[in-house]
Amino acid sequence: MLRFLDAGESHGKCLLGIIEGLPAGFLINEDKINENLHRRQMGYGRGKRMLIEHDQVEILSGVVSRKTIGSPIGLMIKNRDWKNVKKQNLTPLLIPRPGHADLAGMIKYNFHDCRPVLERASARQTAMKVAIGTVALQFLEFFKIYSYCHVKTIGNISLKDEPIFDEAFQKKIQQSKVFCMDASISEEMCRQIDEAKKNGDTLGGIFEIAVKGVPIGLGSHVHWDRRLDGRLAAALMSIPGVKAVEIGNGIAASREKGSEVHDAIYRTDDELDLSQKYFRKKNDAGGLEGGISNGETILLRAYFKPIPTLLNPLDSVNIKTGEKTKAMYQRSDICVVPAASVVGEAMVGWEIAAAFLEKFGGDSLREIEKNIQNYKRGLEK
Ligand code: EPS
Repeated sequence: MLRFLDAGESHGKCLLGIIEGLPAGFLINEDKINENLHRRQMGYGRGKRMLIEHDQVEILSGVVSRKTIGSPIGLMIKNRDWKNVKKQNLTPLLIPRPGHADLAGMIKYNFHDCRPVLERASARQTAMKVAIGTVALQFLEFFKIYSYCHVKTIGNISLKDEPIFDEAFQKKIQQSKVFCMDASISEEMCRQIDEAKKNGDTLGGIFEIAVKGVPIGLGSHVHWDRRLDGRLAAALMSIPGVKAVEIGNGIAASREKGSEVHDAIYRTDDELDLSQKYFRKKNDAGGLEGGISNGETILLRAYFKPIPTLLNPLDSVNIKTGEKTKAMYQRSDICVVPAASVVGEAMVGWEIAAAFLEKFGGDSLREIEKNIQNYKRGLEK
């Protein structure tokens, strides 16, 4: 079983992660983790905190000569802003922000200050999710499973074209400040972020994750908590700010007829094992049927709400005096949809790796390779 725990507050000393359940003999590329940490810090619309942080992972345990040894992998990312905040005399924050965890968290944990809630609710924690998820993504790549992520919408500006997920697509995403494959739409998105900033407002949007090469048979229809669609939706919903998840063309499908929605099944005469013999000409199901991967590209969209910290705040209440007032303003970002797409890719990668290990798991990489070969060989023609 693959699992992780993470810890750390936004302005605490560091973020910590422990990964348990990866097989021995797997080579971890630390540079690749740092690359993704860097990507998460980028994206037009980020606030001043990103000028302070320079996220770098330190691998503390579970790895010898860059290879896993089967024991828990400890990870750490230092918070640079910790030193600045430590020096300040911090007063309680008394006016919760609508849309934030502030109020519900404070009441739940019996605090009289929003600070202990927002410290952990902060999107800062997603840096460690990216580090952990990138280990999972590397593991999937070893088995030729590749992921892609991009921004489809920011505010009311949307990408019109359907992407083809390949190397050329990755290059275009890298060139865009908002991780959108269309250069002119990217510019429009940036302009809209500028406009929101000028008005003291924030913006949400939609990002999409595609994972190619996932074998048929991950997840299961037999029990509710083994369904891969539900698990992937939960993984995306765990990201602060995500309010809805779509699988394939799920939203449009709810308005269409069955004959238009479902992906007809075809079979090739090529000499292939059963797991590769069937194919579809379209992928409205997003690679998932009955909670099981069906061999097509897994396609997910996450709908991200605008950040709740507003320069022009909404009404709120001072929890000490009971007075009606405006919500507090804390230094914040304007739009983090591009950054969230990197987090989404990491979380999706994690959940697919977990399902992959449930199906093919073993204590060493070699054992897993054999398990996959056996599965494919064992399928009767
Ligand atoms: C966040 C507020 C800002 C963001 C932070 C999330 O931080 P600060 O309060 O220090 O200005 O920059 O995101 C990150 C630190 C990060 O690494 O993504 C919030 O309120 O959620």
